[in-house]
Amino acid sequence: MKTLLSILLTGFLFLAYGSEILIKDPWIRAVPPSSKNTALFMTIINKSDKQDVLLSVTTDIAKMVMIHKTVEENGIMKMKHVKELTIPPHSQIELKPGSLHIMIMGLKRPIKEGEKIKVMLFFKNAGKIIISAPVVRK
Ligand SMILES: [Cu+2]
Repeated sequence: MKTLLSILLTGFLFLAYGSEILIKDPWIRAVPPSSKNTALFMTIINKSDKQDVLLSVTTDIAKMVMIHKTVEENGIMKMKHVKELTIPPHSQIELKPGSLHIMIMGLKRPIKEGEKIKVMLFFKNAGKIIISAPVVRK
């Protein structure tokens, strides 16, 4: 009985490990139908003792998704491709306008305000996390 209990507990902890990454308040910027690009913003919370890495992001509504960072160079705002995003243990990273964001490029169809869009996030440790991000006009 003791063995069974420890197996069950181990199993539970393993499952819980996958949810050590929390995605808070995701939203996608509403854009006019003529626009082919938009961006996803959210806060990524790492509750675990280990760092995790956001490796890639995909969504069915766009041809390409990349992690971007907006930086200022000689007074000009530029967007730079970030290969992967490391979230240190017990910390959070905020993706927000004018800073880090998930660039959604080549929209296959127009997106509507209020619509929820399924996005898949792939983390090195936590694995695949599926979120539903509302389209918001801000
Ligand atoms: Cu961008």
